[in-house]
This record gives sequence, structure tokens and C-alpha cells, in this order.
Amino acid sequence: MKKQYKRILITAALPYANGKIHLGHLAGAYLPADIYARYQRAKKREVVFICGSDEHGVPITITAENEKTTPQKVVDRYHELNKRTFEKFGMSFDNYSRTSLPLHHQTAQEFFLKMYNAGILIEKKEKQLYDEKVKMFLPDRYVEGTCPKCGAEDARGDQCEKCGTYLSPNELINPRSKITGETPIVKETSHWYFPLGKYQKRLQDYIKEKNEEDGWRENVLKYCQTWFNEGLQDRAVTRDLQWGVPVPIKGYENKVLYVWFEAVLGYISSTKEWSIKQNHQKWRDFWLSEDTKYVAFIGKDNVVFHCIVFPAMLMAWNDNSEDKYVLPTNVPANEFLNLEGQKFSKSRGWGLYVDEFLEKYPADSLRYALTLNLPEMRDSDFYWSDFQARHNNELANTLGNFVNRTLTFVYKNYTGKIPTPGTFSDLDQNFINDLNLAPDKIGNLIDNYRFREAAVEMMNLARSANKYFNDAEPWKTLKESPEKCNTTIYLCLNAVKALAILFEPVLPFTTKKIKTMLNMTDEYYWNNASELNLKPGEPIGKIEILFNKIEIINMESETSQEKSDSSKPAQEANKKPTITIEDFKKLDLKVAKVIECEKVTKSEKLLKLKVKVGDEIRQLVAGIAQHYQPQDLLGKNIIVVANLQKATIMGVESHGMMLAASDQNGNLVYITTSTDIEDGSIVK
Ligand code: B3M
Ligand code: ZN
Repeated sequence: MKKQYKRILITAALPYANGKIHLGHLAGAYLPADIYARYQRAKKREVVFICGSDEHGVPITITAENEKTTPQKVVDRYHELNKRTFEKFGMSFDNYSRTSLPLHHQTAQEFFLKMYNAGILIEKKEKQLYDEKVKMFLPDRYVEGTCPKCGAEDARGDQCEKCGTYLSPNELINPRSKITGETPIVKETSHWYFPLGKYQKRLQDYIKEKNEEDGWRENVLKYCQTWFNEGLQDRAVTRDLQWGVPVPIKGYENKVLYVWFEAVLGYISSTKEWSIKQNHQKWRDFWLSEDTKYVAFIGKDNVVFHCIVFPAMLMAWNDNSEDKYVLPTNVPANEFLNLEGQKFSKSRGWGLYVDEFLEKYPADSLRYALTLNLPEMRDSDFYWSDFQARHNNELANTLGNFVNRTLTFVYKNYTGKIPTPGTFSDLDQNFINDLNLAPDKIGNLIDNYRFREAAVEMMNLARSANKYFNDAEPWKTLKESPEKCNTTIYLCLNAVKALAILFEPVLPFTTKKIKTMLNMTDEYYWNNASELNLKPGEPIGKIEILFNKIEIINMESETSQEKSDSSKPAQEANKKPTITIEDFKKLDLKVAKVIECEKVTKSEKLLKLKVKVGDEIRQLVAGIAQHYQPQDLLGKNIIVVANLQKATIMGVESHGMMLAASDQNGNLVYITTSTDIEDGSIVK
């Protein structure tokens, strides 16, 4: 049974401040969290939405060592960068904090001390891997080696990425130091442990109860079950490291709290920071109350920390304190997003960084395409062709078109004022019914974390509105029966208003524009979105085109990270996965002669070429119009990928791809042959 809560606390995983945000991050935790938060606010529920940078841990110190700089410099840079990127993407966090703040250190130390003083933690002497060359213990990712479970050779000291098994460095076969590459020795050290096993029964009951109440995702339940089946073990909460939150007890001056122990507490310290900035105590209302619904959005690799470790820590605190923290009501973790069929990989240079993406394409288009592709049940893929189609066919041709044709009609035929409706025909009534159903249908899907389906329903409403406009034919009734026309346009305007409200969680920038065009105030919100409440006679605002068509020319170069990661040495950033000669042989590269060449109308970037490849004449489209005039290419030899799948670019068919090289400034130079050889010749 769904419980009624007074407030909703929403958190999204704190990204490590050691790299830029890519599309996989957005699809994993951030976009779903933002849709959920925006929707809850549109329902006028009391919400706080919390995030921040995770600034400790081995990933940060390793990045600093690779870049020959300090951890502080690394986190300063990426914190600012990621914060800005999130803003550009439209993330509506109420606070975006950072775990290097003193406020966070205090909060984390307070938690540690509470457990320490209550006698919950256990000190253990243990043998750990140690790099003699740099005189340092090697916790977590400082060691790599062979996974004892699946045999993968590049398992990290904390986890094997291949099979997902959670590891400790001692379990690795053939361990090597990440710093020097040396085989580590084993040395004794002592650490404090949290007895997770003691909480297993309570954790199982907790998850069972919350699942019954709020319907947890199958994948999340399954991950937890695997952990429970194996039996929860004591977990070290301190580390032999310098960078992090110092352990606040004697004898531990050279150690810090384990990053996961304190990072999850970052949600609390970030909420505290929000309260301090706003000069209130609301963080207490949200965290220390049973009337709060707490939803923690994460990616699947963080499940154990949010569903098991963090709740157990909160239980331990709650057992020993007057103040009792709320536990997550739900942890809707997403699976992974892949890119054109391959995993995102920093080391292989395969990925798409959000800041770079947004330099070229609108945030809302990315939000929309990603929402329809969220890996809610299983891994999913981002395809450029899908992105382009979603933008052009759905956002521009359906939503944008409906809004534009309606508002233009009002300007042209009603001097920009909302007309007065007459009586409703069956056609009108059917459309009103569609409209009436939409807010609850979409709302229920979002309340149940089914964001993909919600976005489908949003667009379905726009489709149905377009269809209604077509069927009602206002351009005809305008003269023949003006009252009918008034009714149609009045209903369409109300539909535009409804779309502005219902699409807002996914398309915040676009719907803001629509709201301005309709002069909408805050009185219009989710619960009255489908009411016919626009006031006849009121003027509408200035019309703006919502979506321009997108042409994406070279999807391959959009995807690689050539210029993207400025923190990396050039050769490393350019690296693509190694291929075999067999892979290369799959390409049918041929010399072709350009026999006709012209500009593609309405496009700044495209040239249409007819080329002769031996006996065959082909048409191709190439994105080089800003670099070459058509006559520059006539009669020239070019190299084409002859077996590339046909594509339609800006309505023009392209059969094959012309090769060109791009310099540092993005200028394109076509590739040709050093002597004028026969067209059709094979390039190998
Ligand atoms: N920074 C791991 C990650 O970015 C970690 C999440 C912390 S949530 C408290 O995937
Ligand atoms: Zn493995």
C-alpha cells in the first residue's frame, strides 16, 4: 500500500570529482532523479533534491598521480566543471555540495564516533598489500590483478568490473601495484570494521517492507538477494591513506575513513549545507522524520552501498540516538547505458561527454532521447541515429509543430487573443477525454519510476493533439462555421498549456518557452493541467520556434573523444580499441571519382555528390560544404567507404561515406590518391 508522506527527499549518487560527466551517468542516476523531482514539485509536493561531488577515495588520488598534480586540484577542477554541466543539462538540484567541505568531514566523523563510542565497531589487525618502493599500503583500486571469480586479468582491488564481484585486494591473484607495477608485499596494519553481518536480518526485513510498500525494481532486489545469500561480512571503514576524512581517534592519525562510509553521508551534509544557506533547519524535517519519503537514485554498481551498507549505518545510528534518520523508501537503480552497442570506457576513449554534447545540441533533445532509452530494466544503447530521429520526428515534427501551428493560427486569425469556445462536438469531446486522462496516467508512471513509458505518454498526447487539429480542420471552419473554429483553437491552446506542464519534467527549457508564449503563471500546475482554464480574450505572447531540425553528419567523429578529455595526454585520449586485421577487412574502401557535386538545399554543411566507383554510379552526402565549394571536388579522386549502410541525411539518400581528415580546429580536408588512378580501385 502506498503511504502518504509529507515530504520527499530525493538524492542522486554523488559523482566522483575525477572526471567529466558522460551520457552513461545521466542515464544511470541523474536524469531519472531530475524527472522525478520536477514532477513532484509540479504536484506541489514538498521536495528537496540533493547531490554533490564525491571528492575522496582512491579514484581521485590515482587521477592526481596520473596528472602529476594534487587531489585538491583535481577535485576543484572537476567539481566546478560537473556542477556547471549539470546546470546546463537542466538538473534542478536544490543543493550541489562537495565532500571535502569541513561540514561534511564533521558529519562523517560524528557518525564514526557515534558507532565507535557505542562499541559497535571492531578493531582488527590484518595483513595488507604494501608497495615497498613508495612505502605505502595499497587499498582498493591501488592494486589490480586477476579476479578469483571469473579470471579477468584487470580486476581492481575493490571490484571486478567484468563480473561485478566485490573484492578485497588480498583476494586478487597475481596482484600488482597500480603505482609502480611492482608485486606488493604483505604487511600488518589495523583497521576498524563495521559488523554488517549483524544487521543482515534487519536489512532483509527492511527491504521486504519497503518493497511491499513502494515496489522496488526487480534488478535491485536481485542484487541484494545475491549479497544476502552470500552472507554479509564485517567491512573495514578505515583506510591507510592520506586523502579523505581523518579518522578522529588516537593512533589513527595517518588513516582516513573509507570513502564509501563517508560518501553516503554526503547526502546528509549536503542537505545540511542547503539549510545553512537558506537559513532554516529543514534538513532535520527531511532527514529526521518518518513522514519523509526518501528516494535514492543511483546506477546499478552502487546498489550494495545504498540498499545494504547505508541503511545499516543509519540503523546503527538510530539505535543509539534520539534523532532517528529516515531510511530509503526506494532505490530505483538503473542498469547501464551503452554507446552504439559498446560499453562506455574512459580508457578506450569510447564515450560522449555531456559538456561537449551540449555545445552542439540542445539539452532538452538529449533529455528526451535519453528518457526514451533509459536502462530501467536492462542495459540500453544510445544511438546517434535514434537521437536525430527523436529530435526531428518527435520533438520538432510533433510537439514543436503542434505548438507552432496553434499559436500561429491565433496570431493570424484572432489577433493573438484566446478565442471563446462554443459547444463541443463528439470530436472535441473525445479529445477532451484524452486530455483529461493524461496527467494521472503520466503522473502514476513517474510515481512508479517508469520514466520511459511516461515520456511515451507525453508524446502521445502531442500526437493526439496534432491529430485533433488535422481532423477538426480549423483552416476550413474559420470561414464556414467560425464558432467551431473558435472551439477547436480554444481546445488546442489548452492542450498547448497542458503539454507545457506535463512535458516539464523531461523538457524544462522548452516548456519554459511555451509557458512564456502563453503567459502562464504558477496557478497552472499538474493537477489542473487538463482543465480548460485558459481565459478567453487574454493575449498570448511572442511566438518562438521550439526545435530546429538537427543534421548529424559524421556520427563516428561525434562519438570518439579526440579533443574531449583535456586532462589526458593526446595519444591516450585518441586511442580507440585495438582491432584485428579481420575487423579492418570488413571495410570496403574504394577510390571514387566525383562526377557531379552540388549543395544540399537548406543545409549549410552538406554537399551531394555523384561518384563513379568502377562500373557503378553512387550518390553520397558529405558534411564538407563549409570547407569546399562544389566545383573544388569535381573530377577529383576521393576515398569512400563503399559498404556503409545507406542513410538518409536531410531527406537525401547517401550510399557510402567520403573520407576526410579533421585538423585541430575542425577544418576538413578530403583524402585523395597521390596519383590519378582508376576509380573503383581497392584501398587496402
Ligand atoms: N562516487 C561512485 C560513482 O560515481 C560514487 C557514488 C557515491 S554515492 C554516495 O559511481
Ligand atoms: Zn571477475
